[in-house]
Amino acid sequence: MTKILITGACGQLGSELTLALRSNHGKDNVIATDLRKPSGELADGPFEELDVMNADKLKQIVENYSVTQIYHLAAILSAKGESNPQFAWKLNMDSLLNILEIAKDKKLEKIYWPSSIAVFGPNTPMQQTPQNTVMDPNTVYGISKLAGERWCEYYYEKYGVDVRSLRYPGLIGYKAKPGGGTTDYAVDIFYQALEQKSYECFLSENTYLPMMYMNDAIKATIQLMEADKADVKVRSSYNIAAISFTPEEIASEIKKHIPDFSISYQPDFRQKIADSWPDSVDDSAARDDWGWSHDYDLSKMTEDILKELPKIL
Ligand code: NAD
Ligand code: AKB
Repeated sequence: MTKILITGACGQLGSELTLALRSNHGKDNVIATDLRKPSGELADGPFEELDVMNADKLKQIVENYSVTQIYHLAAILSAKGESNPQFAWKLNMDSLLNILEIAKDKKLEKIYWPSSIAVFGPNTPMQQTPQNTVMDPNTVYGISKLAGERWCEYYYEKYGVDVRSLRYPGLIGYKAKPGGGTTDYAVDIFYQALEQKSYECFLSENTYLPMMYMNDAIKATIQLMEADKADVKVRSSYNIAAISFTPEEIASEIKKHIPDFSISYQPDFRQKIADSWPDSVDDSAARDDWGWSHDYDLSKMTEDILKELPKIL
């Protein structure tokens, strides 16, 4: 019987992925954990308060619920990480090693851990970034994700831990606010467009970044986790892509629905981080190995968010 534990379940990704996994596996088979308490629909199911740095409590929860799979989402993201690099490194690395160790010791069936386009850096090819290429991240977050990828592959090769991973682009959802990343503007812009009809963007108008609608991110994650083990050939982390756009392009798309929406630009320290990341990534390995394809382009995503977000504001 599949029993899933999710860390960081109350975050931007976790709050949607937890509900999707509960719908697939049954509410009682998906245990949400986080430092903060769940609210709304997320509160309707098993929850444990867990600091992922606490390996003993993690072990206790895994034993108590007979957990078979862990989705380890808790992390400090790119922009927030820069305000306390030592802490971001410690949290992102120690927590992953806690998860990998328990997976090895308890012979867990599968582990999911997300990486990010933040593993790339200023010397990485910017267009259609290949799966295997120069990786010279210049944020503590990116460094921790790159090191994490190496650890995942190491535990797979050395101990047979079936750990699977995606290098997500910026994720755009409307159900939960983002937690301190460089791509957060692409979520904030929808809230501000509806509430203020204007948005001041912390990235410049022509900054291209790879992005993905949350529905596609959830689909990719579940598809990877359900793929046959033999089809999962990349054990560091798969490039995964959907759409790329600039702040100016998303603003124009929003204007098609809210004609008096306006955007202004006030780039801050996050601009340098964005400039070090690719414009687009080549995800042909994910498409070839386990059949990945995305459903949402910029216009379909914008239409969906502007239809759904007003219902929860
Ligand atoms: P988030 O910041 O929204 O959520 C992280 C959650 O982790 C929060 O609910 C927080 O309370 C929790 N957390 C923090 N420290 C913790 C600790 N010590 N113990 C337990 N819980 C703790 O992040 P997110 O956007 O949901 O990202 C989830 C994962 O996906 C992260 O690993 C992130 O690197 C990865 N990712 C996200 C994106 C994106 O655009 N959102 C892109 C690439 C990768
Ligand atoms: C961030 O901006 O830090 C995240 C990511 C791309 O990993 N959204």
